[in-house]
Amino acid sequence: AQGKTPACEDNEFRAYSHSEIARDAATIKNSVVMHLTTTFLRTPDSMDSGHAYLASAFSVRDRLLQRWNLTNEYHSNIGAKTIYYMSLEFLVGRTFDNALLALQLRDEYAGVLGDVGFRLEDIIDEERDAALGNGGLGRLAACYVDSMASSNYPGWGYGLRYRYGMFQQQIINGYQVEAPDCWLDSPNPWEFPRADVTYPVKFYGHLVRDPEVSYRYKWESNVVYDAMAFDMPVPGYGTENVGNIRLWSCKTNGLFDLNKFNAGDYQGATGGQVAAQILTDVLYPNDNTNEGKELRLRQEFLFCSATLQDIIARFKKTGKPMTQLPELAAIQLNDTHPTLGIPELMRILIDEEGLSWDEAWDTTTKTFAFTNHTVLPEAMEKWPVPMMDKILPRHMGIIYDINLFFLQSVEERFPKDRELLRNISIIEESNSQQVRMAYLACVGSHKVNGVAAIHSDIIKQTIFKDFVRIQGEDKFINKTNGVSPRRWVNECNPDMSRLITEAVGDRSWINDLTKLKVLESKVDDKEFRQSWWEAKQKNKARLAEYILATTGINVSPDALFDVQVKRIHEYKRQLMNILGVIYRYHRLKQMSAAERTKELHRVVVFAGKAAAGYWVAKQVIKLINSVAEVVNSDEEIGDVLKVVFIPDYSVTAAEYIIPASDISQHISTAGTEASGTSNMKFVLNGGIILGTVDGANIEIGEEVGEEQIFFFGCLAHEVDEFRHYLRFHQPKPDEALQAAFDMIQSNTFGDAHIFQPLIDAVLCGGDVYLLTVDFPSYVEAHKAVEAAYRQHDDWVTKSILSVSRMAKFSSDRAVQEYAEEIWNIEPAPVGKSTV
Ligand code: B1N
Repeated sequence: AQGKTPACEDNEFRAYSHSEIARDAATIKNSVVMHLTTTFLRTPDSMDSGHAYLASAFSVRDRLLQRWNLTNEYHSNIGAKTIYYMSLEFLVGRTFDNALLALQLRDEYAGVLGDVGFRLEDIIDEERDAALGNGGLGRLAACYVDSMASSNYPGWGYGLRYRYGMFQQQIINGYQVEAPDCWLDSPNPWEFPRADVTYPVKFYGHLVRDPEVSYRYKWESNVVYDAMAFDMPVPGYGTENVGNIRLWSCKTNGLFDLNKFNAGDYQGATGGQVAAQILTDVLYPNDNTNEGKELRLRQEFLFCSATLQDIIARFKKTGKPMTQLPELAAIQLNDTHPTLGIPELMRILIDEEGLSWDEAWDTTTKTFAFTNHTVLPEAMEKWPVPMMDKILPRHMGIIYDINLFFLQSVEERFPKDRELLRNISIIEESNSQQVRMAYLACVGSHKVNGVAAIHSDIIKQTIFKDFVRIQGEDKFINKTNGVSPRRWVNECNPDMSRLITEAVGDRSWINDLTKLKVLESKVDDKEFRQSWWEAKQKNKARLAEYILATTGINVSPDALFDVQVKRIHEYKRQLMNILGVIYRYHRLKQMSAAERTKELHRVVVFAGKAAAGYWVAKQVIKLINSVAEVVNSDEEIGDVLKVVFIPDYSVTAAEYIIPASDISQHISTAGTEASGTSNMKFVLNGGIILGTVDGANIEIGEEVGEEQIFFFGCLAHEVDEFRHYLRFHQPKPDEALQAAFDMIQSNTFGDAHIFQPLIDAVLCGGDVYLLTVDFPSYVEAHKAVEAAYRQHDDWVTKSILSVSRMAKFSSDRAVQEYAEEIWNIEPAPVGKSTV
């Protein structure tokens, strides 16, 4: 805070800052060498591929930084309304290739690296993923900031800079073993430390009431941590706009206790630093579960407080009154994890900015909007009142007041409905009181959305039913998820992308997926069809190499590739998949050798992580690996069936796996998967879905047509009845499922009793995920897939038609809908378009 800086008077300074760095090979080579020698103190003769990557990445980064500066300068100059996407997770993956494509400098860098004996692909492989997320929710946040940048929306992501991201998964003796993800051990070209952007964040302490205004307090505490910003550039494609993800890290410098050190208490001297650092040390590895740990609450608050302080600081530079905040800022809550932003904004507006309660509440609710991503009860965030009261006394008070005023307004409209008041109260009055974060997020927002049509309907009928009645239908809307065509087609599938570009005539489809429609006219073009098939085969060959390298298993690209990759969770039913595989194995074993030769060859691919504390999910991984070991070494079976568990699933692994699938499985119990987003990625890469009538599968089916998708299983509205029935009746597995159970129980895959709990969950635990209900239709659906795949020609038609009809599932479409219907912001392109 050095006060206002004088405007720069030197025109050369200004001109240089606005002139784009030249793109010719000589300039690029020069800048790579400069970084090699001056940033990394290496010489051309001592350059390994790691340093070739770093030097190239820093050289690309320079170009990005310049555009990044101009983007931020431009948006603040024109006073553009900005969307702030608050998410505890950003599953970004790699940035180097993404930036090369966005800047359209891929060939140039390939040439420069080629001159010194490196292949660009190998250099790209040196980068570690930024894995600051668990799964779909975190990857969605990354796709959305990508779309904001590429569509020229002024938008920032806000998150936490975890020192350890998603754990690395090793498979040892068939079991998942977690190792820390030390992604920051080597230099990270894609983050920019902002030591000057640091905010104090308070915890604990006590409150002093304002003598004049009864609801205004002073919050006093001496537990204060500093959150420091690290910015990650988000390259926009086909535009000069560069977006930003601002990640907070708990800063420890100021917490070194010199007095203790001087007195010889070395541990005590650094104790404060350790206590602070732990706040941004690790990402909680839970997907669709809520651990409810105190450290997580403190993480969430550090994140919310720093973010809100930063947004307010930027707004205050405009000199406008605080009540105009919603005219310049929209804040989207990515699930309930950042919900403390609501009471934190209230606290700042009331206690620090002097607004009245009503002004503050009006400003807050106009600023915030909330996306719900799940209906699973175990994922719902609830915090014990005593815990919240201890750590965040002021916020607990504000939440009580929000709840009081809300309940009063409801009581006025629905007098004497005690039941209603109990149901909608933000404070759950169980034996111990809990704060229901989804209700707080809902009450504090002007819009609430689900992430696929079916999911948005379900939340209106279940968790938010009473809120719909009270606050009106219009507040509750649907925004079907989308994925970035940059990363999930152009980057991960270069061969198919080349074909699309040929068909479209240019690369405009990368920012406008509606252009994919022209593929429909290519569906009878023999040559095009052949190239389409070959592109898929090439991707399968590439995956086969990856499988060999990561598992040692040899698979043939000529087989049908049948893929299920996602977090391991009971509701996603990887167990049903592996039971289907066991049944297939059982049938193959019953056949004669002659019969077996007529069978379609199949490679079943699994990948995904289980939360470290999720025992059942971990046993499923063990079962998959045990089945794989037996099947893959069975000489009678040979190439007819292979089962692969690829370890350490990640964004980068997905970029290899997804383009190579023929069929992918999205088989959650109906009504449980809010949307799914990999389903969209698979179909956009020419794969076909085998899935339940759930999440975005439904809308994908509507778009591509029923010939292009294989549905099975019971429907969402039937689930309650089946579950109810199965609570009181013994589930009855059909013959096929029973055969699979029998095979496990006869120790075919090793000691049966380690798998007995999985079987018991179905047969004795009420079969909550309805495996016995869906298994027969699942087996039938597999038969249909097989018959269809044998008709190669029809299969290619399905594949091309599917891709041509997938425009809806671009995250560009999703972000545009959010911008128009929730955020009320407009594109503000800086400079010229570059396509
Ligand atoms: O969000 C994705 C959806 O496509 C998926 O269907 C949905 O399962 C996923 C607590 C979650 N919902 N809830 C979570 C993640 C972390 C956590 O700590 C819950 N993830 C989803 C994108 O909309």
